This record gives sequence, C-alpha cells and structure tokens, in this order.
Amino acid sequence: MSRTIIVSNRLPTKVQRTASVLSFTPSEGGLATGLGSIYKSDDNVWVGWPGLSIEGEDEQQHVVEQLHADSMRPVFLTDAEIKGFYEGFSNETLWPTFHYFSQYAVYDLTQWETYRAVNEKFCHAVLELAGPDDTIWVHDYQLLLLPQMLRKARPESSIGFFLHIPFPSYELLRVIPWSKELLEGMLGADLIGFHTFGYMRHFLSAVSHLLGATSQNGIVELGNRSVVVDSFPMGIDYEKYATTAASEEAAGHIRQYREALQEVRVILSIDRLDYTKGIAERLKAYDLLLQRHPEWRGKVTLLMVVVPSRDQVAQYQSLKEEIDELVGRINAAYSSITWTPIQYFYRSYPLEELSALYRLADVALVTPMRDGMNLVAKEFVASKEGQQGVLILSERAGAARELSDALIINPTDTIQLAEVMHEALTMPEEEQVQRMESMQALVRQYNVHHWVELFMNRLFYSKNKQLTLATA
Ligand code: GDG
Repeated sequence: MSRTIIVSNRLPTKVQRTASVLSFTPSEGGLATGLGSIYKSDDNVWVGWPGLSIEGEDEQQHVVEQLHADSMRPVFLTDAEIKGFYEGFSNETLWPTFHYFSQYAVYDLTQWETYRAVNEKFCHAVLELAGPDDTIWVHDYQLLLLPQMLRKARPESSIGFFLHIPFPSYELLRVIPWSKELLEGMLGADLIGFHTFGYMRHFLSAVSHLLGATSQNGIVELGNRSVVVDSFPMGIDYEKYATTAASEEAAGHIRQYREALQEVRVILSIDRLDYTKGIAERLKAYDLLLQRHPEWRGKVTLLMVVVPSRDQVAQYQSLKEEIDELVGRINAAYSSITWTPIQYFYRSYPLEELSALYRLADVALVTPMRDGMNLVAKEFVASKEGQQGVLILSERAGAARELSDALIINPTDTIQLAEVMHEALTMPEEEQVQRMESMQALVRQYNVHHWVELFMNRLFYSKNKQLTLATA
C-alpha cells in the first residue's frame, strides 16, 4: 500500500528539556492540525527535526521511541548543523531575502554547505522510509533542495513542495549566490505550491530568467518531465477557533480581562518576535493615534503579545530592544494612574487565553511588512461569534488577497495606519458585522482541511497525468 510522508524542518511535537528531563508536547500550529488527519492515519509518517540538540545515543533512542508511537521520525542535528543550517542559511539568508529584507542577509559559504548537507541528511531519512509508490510532501524554505535530491534517488516518486513564506521578485532572489541551485532544488517536485498567485508568478519569472526554462499556464517544461506550479492559500482549523472562543473557559478569561480593563476599548496585536511582522512600525502608528486623536487617551489600550522567537539571531535581539524601548517611551509619555496605553506581554499563551483575547478585541492589528499568509488574521475572524470587531490588515500579507473586507493598509504609512485605527474604533456596528460575516464565510469554507485536500488531489492528478503521458 502506498503511503504519505510529510517532511518539514520541525516535527509537529515540541520536545523540550527541563533539568535534563525531556518532555513531549503536541504542537497546536496550523500545519500540525491540518496534516494531522494524514500523518496519523494508515502507515503514514512525519519526518523532521525535534527542535533541540540531542547528542547522546541513549537519549536519541528514547526520542525515537517516543515519537515513533505518534507516527513521527526524528532527524537529529548537531550543534554545528543547527548553527549553519537553521540559524544560519535558513534564518540569516533565506528568511530575510524572501521577505525583502536583503540588508539583513548573510552570504556565507560554510552556512550554504551546511544547508546542503542537512538537506542531504533529511533526504537519507526519507529514503530509509519511502517506497517507490509513496507520496512525499516537503514543506518550506529550510528544505528547498530536498525535492531534487529525492527525485534523483526516486525518479518515479510523487513529490509535492509547499512554501509557507513569500517568494520574492527575481531581482531579490538573484542576489543570493546559490539562487540557481535553490530553484533547481524546488523543481525536483511534481507540484510546487505557494500561498498566492503573486508568489507563484515571481517563481515562474525567476525560473525563466535564471534557468531559461519556459512555462505555460503554470506548467514548467524541463525536457523529460514537467512541474505544476500553483497557488493554494492556506486556511485554519475554523471550528477549533470558533469553538474555543465560545467556550466557558474563554468566557471566564474574558470576564476577568474585562473587569481589569473596565470600559477601555481594546486593540490587539499578536505575533512571533520578527522584523517582518512590522511590530515597531505598529507602535509608532499607535503613538501617532494618541497624538492626532487625543480623545482616545484613557479610552483605548493596545494589548500586544510578542512570542519569543529565534533569540540566537542578532537582528531579533536588537528588535526586542527597540520594541522594549518604544513601549517604555509611549507608556511613559501618556500613562495615567488609572490607564496604561500599551499592555505588553513577551511570552506565549495557551490557546484558550489567545482565543479570549481574539474575542475580546475591538480591533486586530495585523500589519506585517511581508508575510507569506498570516494565520492570526484568519484566527481573529473565526473567533468573532457576535461578528463585531474590525481587522486592520497589511496589503503585504498573503491573507490580504482573500480578506478584502478587512481595512487594508500599507504598513510603512504610519499616518494612514493611525487614521485607520481611528476609523476602526469608530466604525458603525452594522458595517463591522457586514464585513465580518463575509470574511467568516470565506475563512470557514477555505479551511485547513480544504487546503490539504486541494493540494493532495492536485499532486495526485499532476503525477498521474505525467505517468499517462510517459506511457502513451
Ligand atoms: C509562517 C509564515 C504563514 C502566536 N502566538 C501564540 C500562538 N500563536 C500562533 C498563532 C498562529 C501562529 O502562531 C503564527 O502563524 P502566522 O501565520 O501568523 O506566522 P508564522 O509563524 O510566521 O508562520 C506565515 C504560516 O507560516 C503558515 O503557512 O501564514 O506567513 O511566516 O497560528 O495563533 N499560539 C498560541 N499561543 C500564543 O501565544 N497557542
């Protein structure tokens, strides 16, 4: 029987070490939920890195056994690999370049070589498991070379690839000294998926400019085979967010928050700490709102959750300092004994508390400088049982292509953003409901299960069409 093998940098389980004891917690992330129905059924399996350095043989064996029971196969990375592959080439070269932050990108030959070696390592791990009839679905920018490596070893396999971050314009991509190898790596797949049509167009243009390969209607011709390229906007587990927000536990949190906040209106911001998310720009716009519309002083609070992320990378450390300083400055300038303009939390919250925040908020500020999709925007929409609430969304998030009933802004235009916050806070209830209802209909229908089904079906048909053509 053929099976499906999912491959991503991280496994859908968080492995953590506290006082030399390892703990295993299932991840609540969208990808884990969406693919749960696949990798947990039949003989299917998920291959990935457990997320921390595990070097002792006994400990590795313990991890293998624990994860095996849940259909996962770990790929162990050494400290040098974590540095060169993950913190290095993935997060200091690909992440900034693909998000149009080339000024932060590092081009380091050793990191590139480590990236290639770790992709090989993943390849070996998959090949140990995969039979010729198996379907392999590779995810994201850490594994761009893997589809081609797998193709060489298994020419007949059905291989899909999905990129979760933006694909940049060819002019940015070409700056990376190894851009051709990266494109060739991706083209090992039968089907390549992106969140938006725009990213797909950038990819096809890069393939044509850098490799001279032609494409028609999203199909790249490579001589002996063809590759289908298309957009598959990722959705969320709508029911999970709608149900959790409506739960008794979330209601309990909301009562508690409301009591503390009194009548104050709430603007919500939730992100991982990342320079792509536009957190500092958002703070500057909020400062401007309080300057240009002093009537909101004492009447609105920005609830800002920043989830710690990649704190080993230099840019993330200095961004944290910049945010701390901005929050401190704004709070010092406007606070009163009874009111704090910004309530800032540098930590992550359990889903029930996150859902309570979504439900409580009058306005959600989702204003990244660049974002592949942005699931927070969709989760906010799904959590709004009473359809009240306004979403302010950056035109540079993939989600803006679908959520056209949000208030769409340019995140670098601070004045516009400040004015749109004012507009959101004064929007008539009827208009809020109208906009929210149409966004909910879309997010409910195009949920994460729909996304998985669409991608897998398309992969199945792309592969079968090729096989039919080859035998004709
Ligand atoms: C990449 C792309 C693309 C956040 N704080 C807490 C928490 N979260 C959860 C959110 C959401 C997820 O983290 C963040 O997802 P995003 O999509 O917003 O952003 P990235 O992490 O950058 O993800 C992105 C995504 O891949 C999928 O393709 O949309 O563009 O960059 O689900 O809810 N969850 C909990 N507590 C928190 O404090 N439980």
